[in-house]
Amino acid sequence: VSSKALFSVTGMTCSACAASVEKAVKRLPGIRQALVDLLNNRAQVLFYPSFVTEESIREAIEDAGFGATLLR
Ligand code: 9UX
Repeated sequence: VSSKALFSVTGMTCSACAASVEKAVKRLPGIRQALVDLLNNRAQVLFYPSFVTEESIREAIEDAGFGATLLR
């Protein structure tokens, strides 16, 4: 069973930024899907909570150089 998390992501100014965020999230274990919406500054992630937490996803986005806040 996967969970869904929605993050607000700051600092994305081009589509390559959005691709970096997506790549950083997909590198983690337990990620089913990562969708980045550049225009709305959002990232929606489907993940398996036994393998990865919302907080580690948030940190991976920050480590890629962007700001991330868990919305829900
Ligand atoms: Mo291009 Mo997005 O340098 O930072 S990847 S604007």
